[in-house]
Amino acid sequence: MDRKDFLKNTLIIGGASMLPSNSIFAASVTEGGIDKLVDANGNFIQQVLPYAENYLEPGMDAETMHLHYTFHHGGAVKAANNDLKKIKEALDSNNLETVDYWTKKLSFHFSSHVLHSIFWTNLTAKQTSPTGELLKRIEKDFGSFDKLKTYIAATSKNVDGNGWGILGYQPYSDSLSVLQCENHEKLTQWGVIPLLVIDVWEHAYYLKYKNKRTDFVDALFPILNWDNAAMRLDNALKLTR
Ligand code: MN3
Repeated sequence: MDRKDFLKNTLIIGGASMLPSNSIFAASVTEGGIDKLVDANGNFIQQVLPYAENYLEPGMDAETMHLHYTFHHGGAVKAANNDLKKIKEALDSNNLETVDYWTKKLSFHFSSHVLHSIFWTNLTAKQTSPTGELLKRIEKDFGSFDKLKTYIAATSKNVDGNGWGILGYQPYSDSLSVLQCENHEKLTQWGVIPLLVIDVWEHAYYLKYKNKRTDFVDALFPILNWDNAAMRLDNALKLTR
Protein backbone atom coordinates (compact mmCIF):
# COMPACT_ATOMS: atom_id res chain seq x y z
CA MET A 1 0.00 0.00 0.00
CA ASP A 2 1.51 3.34 -0.97
CA ARG A 3 1.12 6.50 1.04
CA LYS A 4 -1.83 7.77 -0.98
CA ASP A 5 -3.75 4.51 -0.52
CA PHE A 6 -2.84 4.45 3.14
CA LEU A 7 -4.18 7.94 3.66
CA LYS A 8 -7.31 7.16 1.68
CA ASN A 9 -8.01 3.98 3.66
CA THR A 10 -7.28 5.69 6.95
CA LEU A 11 -9.66 8.46 6.05
CA ILE A 12 -12.38 6.01 5.07
CA ILE A 13 -12.03 3.69 8.05
CA GLY A 14 -11.16 6.13 10.81
CA GLY A 15 -12.29 9.61 10.03
CA ALA A 16 -15.68 9.41 8.45
CA SER A 17 -16.85 12.72 9.77
CA MET A 18 -13.92 14.29 7.94
CA LEU A 19 -14.92 12.92 4.55
CA PRO A 20 -14.80 16.03 2.38
CA SER A 21 -17.09 15.04 -0.47
CA ASN A 22 -18.80 12.22 -2.29
CA SER A 23 -15.93 11.84 -4.71
CA ILE A 24 -13.70 9.91 -2.34
CA PHE A 25 -16.19 7.33 -1.26
CA ALA A 26 -17.65 7.09 -4.73
CA ALA A 27 -14.20 6.10 -5.98
CA SER A 28 -13.88 3.54 -3.20
CA VAL A 29 -17.13 1.69 -3.83
CA THR A 30 -17.82 2.03 -7.54
CA GLU A 31 -15.92 1.25 -10.69
CA GLY A 32 -17.14 2.48 -14.05
CA GLY A 33 -20.34 3.78 -12.47
CA ILE A 34 -21.42 0.53 -10.85
CA ASP A 35 -20.79 -0.80 -7.35
CA LYS A 36 -17.87 -3.19 -7.10
CA LEU A 37 -19.42 -6.29 -5.51
CA VAL A 38 -17.14 -9.03 -6.88
CA ASP A 39 -13.39 -9.55 -7.15
CA ALA A 40 -11.47 -10.44 -10.32
CA ASN A 41 -12.45 -14.12 -9.89
CA GLY A 42 -16.16 -13.42 -9.60
CA ASN A 43 -16.29 -13.97 -5.83
CA PHE A 44 -18.53 -11.63 -3.89
CA ILE A 45 -16.66 -9.08 -1.77
CA GLN A 46 -17.86 -6.55 0.80
CA GLN A 47 -16.54 -2.99 0.56
CA VAL A 48 -15.44 -1.25 3.76
CA LEU A 49 -18.03 1.10 5.23
CA PRO A 50 -17.52 4.61 3.80
CA TYR A 51 -17.57 6.06 7.37
CA ALA A 52 -17.01 5.08 11.00
CA GLU A 53 -19.70 2.97 12.67
CA ASN A 54 -20.80 5.86 14.91
CA TYR A 55 -20.91 8.41 12.08
CA LEU A 56 -24.71 8.29 11.68
CA GLU A 57 -25.61 8.65 15.35
CA PRO A 58 -28.13 9.38 16.72
CA GLY A 59 -30.29 8.34 13.72
CA MET A 60 -28.49 5.04 13.44
CA ASP A 61 -26.52 3.85 16.47
CA ALA A 62 -23.03 2.35 16.24
CA GLU A 63 -23.99 -1.04 17.68
CA THR A 64 -26.76 -1.57 15.15
CA MET A 65 -24.43 -0.42 12.39
CA HIS A 66 -21.72 -2.85 13.52
CA LEU A 67 -24.04 -5.88 13.74
CA HIS A 68 -25.88 -4.98 10.56
CA TYR A 69 -22.78 -4.46 8.42
CA THR A 70 -20.69 -7.31 9.89
CA PHE A 71 -23.20 -10.09 10.37
CA HIS A 72 -26.26 -9.36 8.22
CA HIS A 73 -24.59 -7.91 5.14
CA GLY A 74 -21.36 -9.86 5.75
CA GLY A 75 -23.33 -13.06 6.26
CA ALA A 76 -25.16 -12.57 2.97
CA VAL A 77 -21.85 -12.13 1.12
CA LYS A 78 -20.48 -15.37 2.57
CA ALA A 79 -23.71 -17.21 1.84
CA ALA A 80 -23.85 -15.92 -1.76
CA ASN A 81 -20.34 -17.27 -2.36
CA ASN A 82 -21.44 -20.64 -0.98
CA ASP A 83 -24.53 -20.63 -3.22
CA LEU A 84 -22.34 -20.01 -6.28
CA LYS A 85 -20.03 -22.84 -5.22
CA LYS A 86 -22.94 -25.25 -4.81
CA ILE A 87 -24.30 -24.37 -8.25
CA LYS A 88 -20.87 -24.95 -9.82
CA GLU A 89 -20.55 -28.28 -8.01
CA ALA A 90 -23.98 -29.34 -9.24
CA LEU A 91 -23.08 -28.47 -12.83
CA ASP A 92 -19.65 -30.11 -12.61
CA SER A 93 -21.04 -33.35 -11.19
CA ASN A 94 -24.13 -33.29 -13.38
CA ASN A 95 -26.23 -33.70 -10.25
CA LEU A 96 -29.03 -31.16 -10.54
CA GLU A 97 -31.23 -32.43 -7.71
CA THR A 98 -30.69 -29.41 -5.45
CA VAL A 99 -29.72 -26.77 -8.00
CA ASP A 100 -33.08 -25.03 -7.82
CA TYR A 101 -32.63 -24.59 -4.06
CA TRP A 102 -29.19 -22.93 -4.47
CA THR A 103 -30.45 -20.79 -7.33
CA LYS A 104 -33.21 -19.40 -5.12
CA LYS A 105 -30.74 -18.86 -2.28
CA LEU A 106 -28.34 -17.02 -4.60
CA SER A 107 -31.13 -14.69 -5.69
CA PHE A 108 -31.89 -13.91 -2.02
CA HIS A 109 -28.27 -13.50 -0.84
CA PHE A 110 -26.94 -11.66 -3.90
CA SER A 111 -29.89 -9.25 -3.78
CA SER A 112 -29.14 -8.66 -0.09
CA HIS A 113 -25.53 -7.88 -1.02
CA VAL A 114 -26.58 -5.43 -3.75
CA LEU A 115 -29.10 -3.58 -1.58
CA HIS A 116 -26.91 -3.39 1.55
CA SER A 117 -23.92 -2.16 -0.49
CA ILE A 118 -26.08 0.65 -1.87
CA PHE A 119 -27.72 1.35 1.50
CA TRP A 120 -24.43 2.24 3.25
CA THR A 121 -23.57 4.81 0.58
CA ASN A 122 -27.13 6.18 0.70
CA LEU A 123 -26.59 7.46 4.26
CA THR A 124 -24.70 10.51 5.52
CA ALA A 125 -24.60 12.84 8.50
CA LYS A 126 -24.48 15.75 6.06
CA GLN A 127 -27.72 17.54 5.12
CA THR A 128 -28.55 16.81 1.48
CA SER A 129 -31.47 17.14 -0.90
CA PRO A 130 -32.01 16.13 -4.53
CA THR A 131 -30.34 18.28 -7.19
CA GLY A 132 -29.86 18.34 -10.96
CA GLU A 133 -31.30 15.58 -13.09
CA LEU A 134 -32.58 13.70 -10.02
CA LEU A 135 -34.64 16.66 -8.82
CA LYS A 136 -35.96 17.29 -12.34
CA ARG A 137 -37.09 13.70 -12.69
CA ILE A 138 -38.58 13.53 -9.19
CA GLU A 139 -40.72 16.56 -10.04
CA LYS A 140 -41.70 15.09 -13.40
CA ASP A 141 -42.52 11.57 -12.11
CA PHE A 142 -43.95 12.29 -8.64
CA GLY A 143 -44.95 15.98 -8.68
CA SER A 144 -42.51 17.19 -6.01
CA PHE A 145 -39.77 16.05 -3.62
CA ASP A 146 -42.27 16.21 -0.75
CA LYS A 147 -44.63 13.89 -2.59
CA LEU A 148 -41.84 11.41 -3.25
CA LYS A 149 -40.83 11.52 0.43
CA THR A 150 -44.40 10.82 1.54
CA TYR A 151 -44.68 8.04 -1.02
CA ILE A 152 -41.43 6.25 -0.22
CA ALA A 153 -42.00 6.65 3.55
CA ALA A 154 -45.45 5.03 3.32
CA THR A 155 -44.09 2.30 1.07
CA SER A 156 -41.19 1.51 3.44
CA LYS A 157 -43.23 1.62 6.65
CA ASN A 158 -45.85 -0.74 5.26
CA VAL A 159 -43.72 -3.55 3.88
CA ASP A 160 -45.29 -6.88 4.91
CA GLY A 161 -42.61 -8.54 7.04
CA ASN A 162 -38.97 -7.87 6.19
CA GLY A 163 -38.02 -5.88 3.13
CA TRP A 164 -37.03 -2.57 1.58
CA GLY A 165 -38.46 0.65 0.22
CA ILE A 166 -36.63 1.46 -3.01
CA LEU A 167 -36.39 4.42 -5.36
CA GLY A 168 -35.05 3.19 -8.68
CA TYR A 169 -34.50 4.19 -12.26
CA GLN A 170 -36.43 2.06 -14.75
CA PRO A 171 -34.63 2.20 -18.11
CA TYR A 172 -37.46 0.50 -20.05
CA SER A 173 -39.82 3.39 -19.30
CA ASP A 174 -37.06 5.98 -18.76
CA SER A 175 -38.65 6.96 -15.45
CA LEU A 176 -38.17 6.80 -11.70
CA SER A 177 -40.08 4.09 -9.88
CA VAL A 178 -40.78 3.28 -6.23
CA LEU A 179 -40.75 -0.38 -5.22
CA GLN A 180 -41.96 -2.11 -2.08
CA CYS A 181 -39.57 -5.04 -1.95
CA GLU A 182 -40.21 -8.08 0.27
CA ASN A 183 -37.18 -9.95 1.61
CA HIS A 184 -34.41 -8.79 -0.73
CA GLU A 185 -35.60 -9.94 -4.13
CA LYS A 186 -39.40 -10.00 -4.32
CA LEU A 187 -41.77 -7.48 -5.94
CA THR A 188 -39.17 -5.95 -8.22
CA GLN A 189 -39.58 -4.80 -11.82
CA TRP A 190 -37.02 -6.29 -14.22
CA GLY A 191 -34.43 -3.72 -15.18
CA VAL A 192 -34.79 -1.30 -12.26
CA ILE A 193 -31.50 0.17 -11.04
CA PRO A 194 -31.76 1.09 -7.33
CA LEU A 195 -30.80 4.67 -6.48
CA LEU A 196 -31.93 4.97 -2.87
CA VAL A 197 -32.87 2.06 -0.63
CA ILE A 198 -34.38 1.91 2.87
CA ASP A 199 -33.77 -1.26 4.86
CA VAL A 200 -36.81 -2.06 7.01
CA TRP A 201 -35.75 -5.52 8.14
CA GLU A 202 -36.10 -5.72 11.91
CA HIS A 203 -32.32 -6.10 12.26
CA ALA A 204 -31.98 -2.53 10.90
CA TYR A 205 -33.79 -0.93 13.84
CA TYR A 206 -34.81 -3.30 16.62
CA LEU A 207 -32.03 -2.49 19.13
CA LYS A 208 -32.78 1.21 19.20
CA TYR A 209 -36.33 1.60 17.90
CA LYS A 210 -37.76 -1.72 19.23
CA ASN A 211 -40.98 -2.49 17.36
CA LYS A 212 -41.41 1.08 16.07
CA ARG A 213 -40.49 0.81 12.42
CA THR A 214 -42.33 4.06 11.68
CA ASP A 215 -40.05 6.00 14.05
CA PHE A 216 -36.99 4.41 12.45
CA VAL A 217 -38.05 5.38 8.92
CA ASP A 218 -38.81 8.93 10.07
CA ALA A 219 -35.36 9.12 11.74
CA LEU A 220 -33.71 7.89 8.57
CA PHE A 221 -34.94 10.73 6.36
CA PRO A 222 -32.56 13.36 7.78
CA ILE A 223 -29.58 11.08 7.10
CA LEU A 224 -30.45 9.99 3.56
CA ASN A 225 -27.74 10.92 1.09
CA TRP A 226 -29.52 12.47 -1.89
CA ASP A 227 -26.15 13.47 -3.40
CA ASN A 228 -25.35 9.78 -3.64
CA ALA A 229 -28.76 9.03 -5.17
CA ALA A 230 -28.21 11.84 -7.73
CA MET A 231 -24.81 10.41 -8.63
CA ARG A 232 -26.37 6.96 -8.99
CA LEU A 233 -29.01 8.32 -11.38
CA ASP A 234 -26.34 10.03 -13.50
CA ASN A 235 -24.43 6.73 -13.66
CA ALA A 236 -27.59 4.76 -14.49
CA LEU A 237 -28.41 7.14 -17.34
CA LYS A 238 -24.87 6.83 -18.71
CA LEU A 239 -25.04 3.04 -18.53
CA THR A 240 -28.45 2.68 -20.18
CA ARG A 241 -29.25 5.61 -22.48
MN1 MN3 B 1 -30.30 -5.26 6.42
